[in-house]
Amino acid sequence: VEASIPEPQREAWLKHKTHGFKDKDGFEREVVRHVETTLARSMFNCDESAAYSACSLAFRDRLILEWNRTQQRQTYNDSKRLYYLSLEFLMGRALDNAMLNVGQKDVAKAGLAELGFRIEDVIEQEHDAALGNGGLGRLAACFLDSLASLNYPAWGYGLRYRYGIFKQEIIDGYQVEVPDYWLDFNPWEFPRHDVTVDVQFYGYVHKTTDESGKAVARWEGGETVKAVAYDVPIPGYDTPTTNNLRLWSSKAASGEFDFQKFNSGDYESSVADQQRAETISAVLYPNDNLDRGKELRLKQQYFWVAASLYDIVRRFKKTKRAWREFPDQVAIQLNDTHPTLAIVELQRILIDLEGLEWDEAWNIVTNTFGYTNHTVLPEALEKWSVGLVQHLLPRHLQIIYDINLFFLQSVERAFPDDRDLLRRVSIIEESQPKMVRMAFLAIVGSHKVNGVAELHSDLIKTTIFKDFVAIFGPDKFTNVTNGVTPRRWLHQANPKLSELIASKTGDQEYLKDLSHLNKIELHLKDAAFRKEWAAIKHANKVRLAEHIKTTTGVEVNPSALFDVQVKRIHEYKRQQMNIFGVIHRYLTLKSLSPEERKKYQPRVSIFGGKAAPGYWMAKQIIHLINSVGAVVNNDKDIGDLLKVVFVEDYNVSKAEMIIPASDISEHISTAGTEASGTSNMKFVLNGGLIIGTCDGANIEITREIGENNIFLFGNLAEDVEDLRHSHTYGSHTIDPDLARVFEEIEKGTFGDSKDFAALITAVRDHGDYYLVSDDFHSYIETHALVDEAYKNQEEWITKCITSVARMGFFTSDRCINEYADGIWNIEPLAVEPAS
Ligand code: NBG
Repeated sequence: VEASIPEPQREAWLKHKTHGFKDKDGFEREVVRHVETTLARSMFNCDESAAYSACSLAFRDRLILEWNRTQQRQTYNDSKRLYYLSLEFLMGRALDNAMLNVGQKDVAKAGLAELGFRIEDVIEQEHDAALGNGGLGRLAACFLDSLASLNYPAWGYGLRYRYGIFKQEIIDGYQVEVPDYWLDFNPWEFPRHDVTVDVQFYGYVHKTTDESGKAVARWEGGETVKAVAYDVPIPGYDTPTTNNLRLWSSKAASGEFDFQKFNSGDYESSVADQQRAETISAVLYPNDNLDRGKELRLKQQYFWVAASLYDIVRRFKKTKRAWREFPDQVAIQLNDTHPTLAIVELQRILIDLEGLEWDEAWNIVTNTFGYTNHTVLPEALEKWSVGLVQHLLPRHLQIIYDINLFFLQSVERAFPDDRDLLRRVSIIEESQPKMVRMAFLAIVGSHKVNGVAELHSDLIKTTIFKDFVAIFGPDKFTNVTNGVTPRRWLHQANPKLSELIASKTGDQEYLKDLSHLNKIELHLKDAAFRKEWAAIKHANKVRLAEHIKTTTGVEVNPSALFDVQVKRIHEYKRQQMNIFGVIHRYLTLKSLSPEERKKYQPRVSIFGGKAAPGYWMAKQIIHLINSVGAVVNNDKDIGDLLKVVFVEDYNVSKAEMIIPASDISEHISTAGTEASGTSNMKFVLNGGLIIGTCDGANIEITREIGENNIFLFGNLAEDVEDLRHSHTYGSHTIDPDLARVFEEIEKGTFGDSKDFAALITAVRDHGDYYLVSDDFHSYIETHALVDEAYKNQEEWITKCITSVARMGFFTSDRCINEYADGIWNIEPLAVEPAS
């Protein structure tokens, strides 16, 4: 339908065009208007939460105007767009970010003050948008910020979960999960009730012929669910470009259900029907680096992929271009294998609905997609049983079989007589039951495959995807080392440090080109600068100490060394090794005379992170940490020398407070297991040092900042396999210091030892898969080096400043530019500032 206003009437539109607020007065006017009309409140009834809502709406209005101009410009210019498909977008809070990116935080601060509010309190009202588990989802959020800041035409596509990641409470030392119902009032989204897509499930395939006698497949029957679009504007930093994040919500497509399944007029089942449809986008699966193969998850994936592709294809068709030009207009990036069905869906659209020949369609498909792998952990590699795919998506299974057939035929031509190769690379695993290997499907259907840090990208080429390198050649496989946005992770999280850096680099250009950070190295010897630097770190620690006091009751000394490990709880990330190390420190302190003890560097060991609700071992780790804290924190001999705290409900907002307060943070995964890590980058960027293994991006961080500025320890990735083998087949002796720790746990020092038995037997009796014992000695020794180094504060500060100065490489702007040039082939498109 033509919805464009005819020329003669446009004058009236232009006359009344709104522009959003421009100054403090305008801002206040908008806030008051929203309080009084949108929120139906008044000055006699306006609390901080109403102020937050009105302030957010004032900014949202501004953003949507720029959003409109951005979209018009991109459509008019007919430029190639990137579509970033991710099941997770861990956005955190939006208001502070919008204010900073738009450059109006000062205006808002002054305006809110005049209206009777402190901006900090208003910002604190916001509920995190927690539509993700950890690094993968937060990376997607950083990418959106960089894409908009660099003026790339790009959309994100995801699911609008009604419940994000659960809220974690710690009760009696155990994790308790509480639902995160966050949509009560979300000023940042625009429901688009006019943008809907019908998504089909189940049914059967009808093979027939079309008018010309050509064989065609028709997917019929089953049921339909409606996808409704919700748009979230993504403002770039210091640019009018405002991109779109489109999240789909599921609704019953009433009237279009398979009514044979229901008795007509059966009210109850029609309500159940409604609920079943809404269940699809109801909850985020709370697993990080783990695949559980649940039917509802597969439904989520197809629902989201089908709606997004329909939308993308609809937009392309408006350009009236030939299909072969699709890859010149559209790049689609698959964030992990979760959206891999998009490959099959596009092929289906092209051959079944648009009538293209298989080869022509497949050529379009493979030139459109890129796939990012984020893990080599076998338990995280997605596989779906053939039976389940057949049941839910019968036509897609046929297409997967055809893709596999043509692929295997080509492999056979290139490598005749290698039957085992065919078995190894088949998209269908011939297991009981048969499984579809999603990563293999993603590789075959994409033109580029990338890992997220150098070591990781090398590992995928030599281990899990080795055969595919032989088949497709090495050029298909590439590396794009992860990055983080300095807008949120420095400017927003650590405003004082950002200001100090700006005062030394001359301006805030470093927020757009992070390599400018290197200018601060020139001021390394500037005493006033160093003093200011230390004072900011101390103030950030004081703030965290206050949070710890109010939330846990534990009093920590802000002058102690803050040692932080915050991330999802996972055996491969080895929080268990950290807490064993803490116990070792405790035992050492206890064995010293009061005089000797005084020489020890006081420490606060800070932990935070969620365990997947079904991950029992991870929950044991949380329990042990809290149990150790309960003993150590109340030991009079120890006092301030050691405190152990677990910060409840680690999320993006907590990260923004914790990271700037860290002296040393722990990135201590078993070598070869952490694909990249991104918090390691955030910690160093905020003037904290790290202790870590030679894993993921730690290696590149070392290369950039210099090995004198990082505490590396532990076995190397290349030795892991042999060590594991020796545990199982050789004699496996436990490190004596670690054995001493186990002894103490078993004595019951930290409560009923049965509670922690599994953590000990995993190391002692079950092969120590994560090499805790192998690395323990060097871990402990390296922590002693950290203590030593911290005692020389001047040296320490030199290390911190030098490291920050050299972190320019780790901006997500750099990695988005690499994707844009090497994978997406897209160009920035600047939007003129509003007149
Ligand atoms: C995670 C890795 C991290 C990495 C992020 C972002 C998954 C499957 N992978 O090391 O564990 O930093 O992805 O790339 O969540």
